[in-house]
Amino acid sequence: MPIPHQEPLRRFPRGKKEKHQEEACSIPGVGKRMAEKIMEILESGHLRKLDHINESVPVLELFSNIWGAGTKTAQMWYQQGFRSLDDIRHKAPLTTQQTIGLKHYDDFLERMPREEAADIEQTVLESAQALCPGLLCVACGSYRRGKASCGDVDVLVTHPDGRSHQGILSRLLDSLRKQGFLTDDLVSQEVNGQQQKYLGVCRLPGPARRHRRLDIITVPYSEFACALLYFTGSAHFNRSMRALAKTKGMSLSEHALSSAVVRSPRGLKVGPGRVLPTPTEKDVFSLLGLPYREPAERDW
Ligand code: DCP
Ligand code: MG
Ligand code: MN
Repeated sequence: MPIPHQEPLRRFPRGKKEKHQEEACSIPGVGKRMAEKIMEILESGHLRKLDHINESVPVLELFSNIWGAGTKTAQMWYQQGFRSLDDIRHKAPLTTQQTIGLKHYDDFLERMPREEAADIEQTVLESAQALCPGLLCVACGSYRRGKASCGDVDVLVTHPDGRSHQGILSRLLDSLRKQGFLTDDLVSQEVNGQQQKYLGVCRLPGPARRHRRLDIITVPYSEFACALLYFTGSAHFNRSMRALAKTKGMSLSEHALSSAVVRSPRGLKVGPGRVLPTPTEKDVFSLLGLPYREPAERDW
């Protein structure tokens, strides 16, 4: 087959700028606007657009560290001209959560030593068992992963009889509130009718104690292992486990490991799977074909 005639590449002498711009544009994924930014940096050693961003970054971080304020809220406040926590305190309309977040701003930014997390777990456990002796309370999250410091305490509550977890959360919270241990409520919600979740604030008795974030979930005993796995994390580890389950035609959630989930060609769930019995975390690993990993080995 004859080789089609090709024009020899013609190279014209030209300015550096033109050449750089063309080179920039030829990088896959770099369009005209990105190429212009590259040019600006090459020419002036500087990108003016970043001046504004650099100024706003520390303020946005300051704002988004308020519990209940995300990056969107932080940006909105910045655009409204607020620059300090005092501005927010006096001029911004705040949600109930943000008001609590602001009140405990410094406390919430500080991680607690794991010994304090253990004391908080113990306080919850004692109140729970005073209400119902067989209740299990396990501190999960970073505490169960063995971390030296914890951002909050994540307590999982369940009962081996399979039914006494029902309705226990509000009674437990009432009891903790009466002791003055719970100081603020952030979120109370029901997940799928069965699991209940509470996010709030507590403080151990005694002088010089800080307010700490406390999360509690109550789950039916049949979901214990999957809830324990979920609540122990890490979040990154959970994402990896869920992704792996998906590749094996299964589905992992905080409720259960299910098999034979029917998916559309685009990967959306269209049919429910069959819930696989997982009495322990080890069962979840083995059904997924994985060697067991201790909580301390679940940071990734
Ligand atoms: N979790 C998750 N996905 C998220 C958030 C949480 O799977 N987006 C799970 C895994 C976490 C657990 O919930 O380990 C507890 O959440 P925390 O935010 O309390 O995180 P950690 O306890 O791991 O860390 P920290 O010490 O900061 O509280
Ligand atoms: Mg935690
Ligand atoms: Mn938590």
